[in-house]
Amino acid sequence: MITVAPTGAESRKSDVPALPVTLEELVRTARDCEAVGASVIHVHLRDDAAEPTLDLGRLTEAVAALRAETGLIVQLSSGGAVTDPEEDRLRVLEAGPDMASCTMGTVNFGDDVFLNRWAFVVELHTRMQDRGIVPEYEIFDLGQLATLRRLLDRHGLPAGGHVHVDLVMGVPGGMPGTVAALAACEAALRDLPEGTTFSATGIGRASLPVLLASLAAGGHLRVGMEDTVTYAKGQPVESNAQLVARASGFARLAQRPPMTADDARALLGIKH
Ligand code: KMH
Ligand code: ZN
Repeated sequence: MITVAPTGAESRKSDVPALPVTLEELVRTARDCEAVGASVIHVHLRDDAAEPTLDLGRLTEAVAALRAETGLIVQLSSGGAVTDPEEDRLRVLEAGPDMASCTMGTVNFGDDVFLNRWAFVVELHTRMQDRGIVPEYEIFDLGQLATLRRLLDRHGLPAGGHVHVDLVMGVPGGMPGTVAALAACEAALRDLPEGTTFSATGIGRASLPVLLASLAAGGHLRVGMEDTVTYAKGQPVESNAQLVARASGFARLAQRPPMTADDARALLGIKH
């Protein structure tokens, strides 16, 4: 399964002209990425000034457009930008995506703090259960897998019954994007419900090592310009599809060809 995270909340359009920021650019990117092997799209939106936004109207419109124009599983970010208040992040669920991200704890995030209080995590998880939205649990550090275990023990399984985590590796302040860190997470996943799956993404220069390690460890992949804007040394990413195509190529080489969106839906417990 390949997830594309095409935009994020951190890069500026003025610094990265290839970043998709309008709805039209997002939908075109989604189509292009689906054509080369993506099955899930992790969505952050921008406003008319290309600044990050959690505007509910825009989110609802984006979910509808992506459903109309692609077969991708639509996963909205509930993480937003580090400055987004909790109420706005919870409101994202009202846009009715197939999936939403759900981060398992607070982490230093470069010079900033990505705040995820326990009470907030519980609220997000519970609202997703109530709405039948399948979470992707975002893991920025090893201890957040223990937090996930605690969450599931106390508050029950997610909608769909399947547990899927995404290891976000190489954020300054989180775990490094190394084989050793990925192996430690993979070992810790054994304390989670049987059948728990994981994807992994490496930030910046951790992108390729993490991709290769995840493939080798039986994990799924996330790539995209949210996580890296450099394709190779001195070579900016041209498009998200370029990153997805490279990931698909590696996956085929590893004899683990990309899943279709329908297969990914079945794996993740997404009903429609
Ligand atoms: N932009 C980061 C602060 C998520 O999408 O859930 C949070 C993030 C995680 O990207
Ligand atoms: Zn994100």
